[in-house]
This record gives sequence, C-alpha cells and structure tokens, in this order.
Amino acid sequence: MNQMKMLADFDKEGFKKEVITNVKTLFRKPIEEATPQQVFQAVSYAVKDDIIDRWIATHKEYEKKNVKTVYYLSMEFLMGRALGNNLINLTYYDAVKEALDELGFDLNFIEDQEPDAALGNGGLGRLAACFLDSLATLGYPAYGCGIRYKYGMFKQGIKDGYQVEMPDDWLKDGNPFEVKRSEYAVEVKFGGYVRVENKNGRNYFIQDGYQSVRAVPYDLPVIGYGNNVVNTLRIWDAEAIQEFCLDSFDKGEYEKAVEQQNLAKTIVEVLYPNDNHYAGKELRLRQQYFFISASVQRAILKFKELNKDIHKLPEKVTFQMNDTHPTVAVAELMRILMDEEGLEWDDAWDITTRTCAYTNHTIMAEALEKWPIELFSRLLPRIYQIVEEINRRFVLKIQEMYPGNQDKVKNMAVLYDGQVKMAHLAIAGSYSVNGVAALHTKILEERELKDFYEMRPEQFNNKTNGITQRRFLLHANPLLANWITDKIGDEWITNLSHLKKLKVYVNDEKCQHEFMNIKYQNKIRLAKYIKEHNNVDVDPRSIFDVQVKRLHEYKRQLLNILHVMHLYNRLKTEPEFDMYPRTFIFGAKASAGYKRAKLIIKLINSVADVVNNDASIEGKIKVVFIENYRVSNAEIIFAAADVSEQISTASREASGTGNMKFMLNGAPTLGTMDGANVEIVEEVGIENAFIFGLSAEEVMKYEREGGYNPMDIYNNNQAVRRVLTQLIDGTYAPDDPDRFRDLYDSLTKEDVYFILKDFDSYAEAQQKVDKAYQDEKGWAKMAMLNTACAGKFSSDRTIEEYAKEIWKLKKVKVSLDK
Ligand code: 6GP
Repeated sequence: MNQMKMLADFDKEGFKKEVITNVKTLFRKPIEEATPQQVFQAVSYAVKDDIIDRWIATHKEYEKKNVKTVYYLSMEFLMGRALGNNLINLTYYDAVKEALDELGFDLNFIEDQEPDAALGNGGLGRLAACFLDSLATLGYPAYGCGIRYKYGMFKQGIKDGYQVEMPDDWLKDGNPFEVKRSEYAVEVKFGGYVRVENKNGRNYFIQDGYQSVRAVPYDLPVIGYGNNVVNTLRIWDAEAIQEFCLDSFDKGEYEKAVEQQNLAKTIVEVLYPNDNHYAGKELRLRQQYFFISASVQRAILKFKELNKDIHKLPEKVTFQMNDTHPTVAVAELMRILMDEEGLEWDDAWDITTRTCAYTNHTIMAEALEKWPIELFSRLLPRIYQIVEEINRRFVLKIQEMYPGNQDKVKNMAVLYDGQVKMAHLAIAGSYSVNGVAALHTKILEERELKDFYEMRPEQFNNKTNGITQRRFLLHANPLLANWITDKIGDEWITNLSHLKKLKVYVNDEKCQHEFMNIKYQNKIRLAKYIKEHNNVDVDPRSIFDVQVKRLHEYKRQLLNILHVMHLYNRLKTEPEFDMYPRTFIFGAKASAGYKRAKLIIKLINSVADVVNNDASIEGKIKVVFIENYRVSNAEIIFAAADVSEQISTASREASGTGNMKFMLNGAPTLGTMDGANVEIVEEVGIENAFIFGLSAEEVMKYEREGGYNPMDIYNNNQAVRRVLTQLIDGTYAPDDPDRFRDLYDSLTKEDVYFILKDFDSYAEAQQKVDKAYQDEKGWAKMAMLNTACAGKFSSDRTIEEYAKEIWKLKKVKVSLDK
C-alpha cells in the first residue's frame, strides 16, 4: 500500500512495546495468551495514546482563538467501527498493519473484533457520522452531541426466514476510545410544576417538585485526516443524582433513590429502532430533552468561560438540529437565557433564532413528530410554557401577515389540535431550514413547507448530502484506493473532485481491465463473507445486484423481489429466454414493530429458498439476504457491487446516501429520479445509469387526484398478475398459502408506493442492465465513469457548504509541539 503519507514519524518499535505492555496491564497476560478481543483493546489503547496529544492541542487552539463552534445535535450517530478509521485518519494504517504483522497478528482480523458503534438507524445517523469526519478533516471546530445508548441498533438474526432481534450489547467489553468526563456533568429536570417568584420586580420561573438525573458526558475522538485535528463526539450517559443509600432508614428517601436510579437507567437504555417513523413514546421525549438540556447547558457554560456578553452567543455558537428530534433545543436555550441569564423575552428570542438551525430529512408523513400537549407539558412544564409563548407570538405574526386567514394559522401554528408540532417549532426558532438534496428541498418549498417558505423564503436552502471517502473508499476498498492513487495521486483523499482526472482512463483497455479486476477481487471477498455468514455459495462472475438499506415500503424492496419472481417465471416457462447470471443481494433491518416490512424480509428469504435450490435454472439467479446489515459489512458490500438499486417511489427518498457509496465504488445506479439520484445522473450522465419509473411530479399528481387503480394493471398485465397470484397460491409458502396475503392486498387495493405502476418500467431497465453488462468494455467504462464523477458527493463538499453558508465557521490549524 502506498496511498498514505506518514504524518509524523510513527515509532513502530515503541508501538509494539506499548501493545505488549497494554495486554499485560489490562489483562494480566503475556500477549501470546491474549484473546483477539484483548489484542484489539490493547492496540486501541496504544492508538489512543497517539490521539490524546492531538486532541488536547486541538481544544487548546480552539480556546486560544475563541472560535465559533457548531454543535451538531443528533439523536443518532451511526459511527461503525473506530479502530480502522482512526488509523486511516492518523495516516498510520499501513505502519500499524506492519507492526502487528511483526507481532503475529492480522490487522483486519483485529479490526473485526470491534463491535460497531450502532447509535443510529440508517441514513440520518450515518450522515451525522460522515459529517463529523469531514468537519475534523477540514479543521472546523465542532462537537457532535448525542446519547450514549447502552444498547444500540439491535442485531438482526434470520430464523426460518424471519427477522429476529437481539440486543446490541456494544459496551460489554468497554470502549477503549472513550473518555468519561465526570467533571462536566450537569443536572436535567423532568416533571413537577412551575412556581413564580418575584425578585426585584422581575418574575422568575422556577421548576419545583421535579425528578432529575445527572447527565455525564463521554467523549469520543473524531480524527481529521492527516491534520492533527481531533474533534469530539460527546455522548451523554445518565446517572442518579442521589447515590443509592442501602442503609437508609428513611423509607421515602430510599424509594426516591431507587426511582431516580431507575429513571437514569431507562433514559439511556436503548436506541429506538425506527427509521423515518415517529412512535410517540414518552421515554423518547425524555431522551430528547435529556441530551438536549445537557448539551445546551454545557455549551453555554463553555461559551461563558471565554466570553462575557451572552448576546455574542450567535457569533460563537450554532446549534444544528438533525431533524426535529433535537428541537426542544429552541425552548431549552430560551429557558437558559431567561431563567438563568436573566434576559427578557425579545432579547432571548433574538439570540435563539440566530443560534439554531434545522435540517429536514424526510417528507414521510409518519415521521412527523407531534407530541400530545398533555404528555409534553407534564414532562417538561417550564419548556411547555415557553413553547406556548413562542406559539402565541408566532400565531400573531402569521395573523399580521395574513389577516383573517385561518388556514395559514392551522398549517403553521406550533400548537394545534392538542399537539406540539416539532417541525413548526424548529422552523419558528431557526435562522436556517435546509433539505438534503435539490429535489427534496424543492418539494419542501413547493409543497410540504410551502406556507413557511412563502413567509420567509430566505430562511430556506439546500445542502445535498455527501459521504466520507475516507471510510467508504480508502478504508472499505483498499485495492481501488491504491489504484486511484497510482493513477492520479492521493489528493482525492481530502478533495474528492480530483477523481474526475480518472476520466482520461475510461477508454483505456488496460485500465478497464485493472478496474474490473479490482471489482472482481472485491466480489470474491464478499462471496467469502456470504459463505461464512449465510452459508450460501455465490458466483463472483455473476452480476452483483445490490439493495442494502433500511427496510421500508417506500424504498420498495418489494418491487425488487417481485421482479426476481418474474425473472424466475420467465426462466421456467420461456424456453427462448436467457439472462446473464445474477446474484440479487439484499440487506435490511426492519423496525421491530413494522409487520409488513418484516413480512417482506420473509418473502425475500422464501424466494431465495425456492430459487437457490432449483437446479433447473442452472444458477442463473441467486438471492441472498445478508443478515445484520450494518456499517462494518456495508464497507465490504459497496466495494463488491456491480449494480446499485435505488428504487424508491419518486419524491419519497429525501436524498439517499448509499447511492453515493455505490457510485464511488464504481456501481452504476438502477433507480428512480428521486432524492440525490437526480444529482448523480446529472454528474455521470443518464447514459451511465439505468433510470426508470414515474417522476416525482407524476407521483405527486396521482396523489393529488386520489391515487391510481392498481386493478387496471392487475387486469391487463399478465406478468404482474402472475407474480401477484404467486403471493397467495403457496408458491413461496406451501405450508401457509395465506402468509403473504397482506402484501398481495397492499398491492392490489391501493398500492400507495406505485409498485405495480412502475413494474414494467423497472423490468425494462433491468433488461438494459443485463444487456449492458455483457458488453465488457462498455460496462467497465460506465463503472469507471461512476467513480470518476462521484466527486460532488463527498461530505467534505457538503460540510464546506454548511460551514460557509449556514454556520460561518473558520478553519483552524493544529500543530503538535514536540
Ligand atoms: C433519511 C432519509 O430517508 C434519506 O433519504 C437521507 O439520505 C438521510 O435521512 C440523510 O439525510 N431520513 C431518516 O433517516 C429519518 O429518520 C427523519 O428522517
């Protein structure tokens, strides 16, 4: 490997010694007797030593310069594994690999011992993780603020084709990279009532009779690539305020202590496993206020250490709210400014609305957070008072702008119908509202948030998502990373637009060969993974057609598997039909309570059972459902993909980010004109993608007109009718022919996701893939062009836009005094 210049002299012998010492001091063992997990820990602690000085130096520099800082507030950070990524960004990966070789260990194997930090569900959480990587790499002062869930995203098992969920006890062996910062603990209060106290002619609002927990931060280092910058992901744990007192004779005190312990324990117990879906649970609101109150309190304390005048807050701090989950930040900041800093409303509101900013990640109606007032006011009495006043003033403003227009009030009020509408609160309290891809932002402006947009168009802006090439190319696909560096140098690692220099090679046969050979090696690596974890044999010479993402009806895994059923029918009944061997690879977790999504998983596995075991089709189709799809195996999957399935109902996928990871690794998109697919096609050219289906406009037009009638298709389309019938005739469920009836009903009654409507067009696009793949040179060129045109989709580009246009941050340089 050669792509990493060494940042500072890496002391290999010293490192080896440290690993050996660490095993001894941590586990009382000589290294020869250590388990792989123990070696992983020892190596991680040694790496942490290399991080610490940079971490301290970075924060010294931030303090010295008193820089503006963004606090990225997010319920989710889907970080994946840290060790490999930290080594990559320290530029020590190759050196450590060598050091471990000499100690008799394989770095990849050691990396595999680390559990994923799965503190997130899917796109929104992984985006937050990519953003942290880019912020540190670009040298922007930033904190990620979140929750240290004891259990992250559940582990998925597949039993008899069904998903089963198992707890993700990711902290059971400890987390070598984290640092507990007890000295920064703060108190967070729930419930009780608000008492008014008059002091010197001013009313003060005091929360009394509350329950509280101590929020204790754990810091994780976020390392910039090759620049000495180490930012912080601060995740909050909850502890009881009162120590549990076993010999207490006072029963009341004892019970209170137990209660507080339980409260603390339950708050951070588990991540809600819902993607794009609001479940309205009280504990979830507790989690939200818990980490927001802690993060905002701490940020204000830190600000006050360096600044005297609280009015300067917007010059030094932005709170970026990752969707509406952190929106109580608006009211919490108001509370602190008024109740603790003694400001009047107008002053506090001015500061707040110049400090908070909001990103919207979905237009899915079921994801909209609307808390019942009863619950909200009971749990957060003081915060609720403030929200009431925000609403009162906001409604006045609406009425002033649109006198007599009740519809406007109804559409925009923060409190309506007995509910607190979190998106409306976020917009009312923010100076910036952004969508995550051009099409998504347009839909927000023209439809979803139209009234808000008309009221204040300058507040709205687009920030198309991105991904970090450090994890999803440099670490995930070392063969391709090296090849690229050989061809064009290594600047792409921190400036992805350099990839366009690859364009001169796309017609070069030797390069095509090399590129496709790398893909083939990566397919062998994935085939091996599938054999080990799923015990299915797949042929790396077949087309690897991949759909990996959360399971959701709008993402239409069902369309994909129905089409597989259709191909199988053709192979079985049309003697003249032939196809290039194809491996359909799925990976997806379904929210534990999402029945239909789980049934789709069962269907995929049932189809796999039938098709994979039918010798008569000579292995032309294989179907694989990869268990427990997560960041760490995603890295292997993207590198090996030939085709990227991005087939959401147009208008529903706000952006998508998996689409970008496939593109970067040379897999053309088979997709609808939805989310960032639109921009991918813009970059690579429509001739280098396989686009099908209704447009967002068309979908929205049907919806305005009350949908379409799927029975028209059922009655006229024999291929569709056939696969639908197979859902209920026991073809894929001989023991229980009614098993998939719910899917049949959903498609034939309403088909709200236009699966039947798009079926033919999808099948046609799939045929084009089949044909295109058989043109070896043409395919190689297309694949290479996808990599070459992926520059725009680096999260570095996205973060530069946020930093310049929303956050107004300045870059900081960090040097190490040796
Ligand atoms: C997701 C969107 O569904 C996805 O399209 C986008 O790429 C991603 O956010 C990052 O912006 N949204 C969620 O995961 C979610 O839960 C509330 O939104």
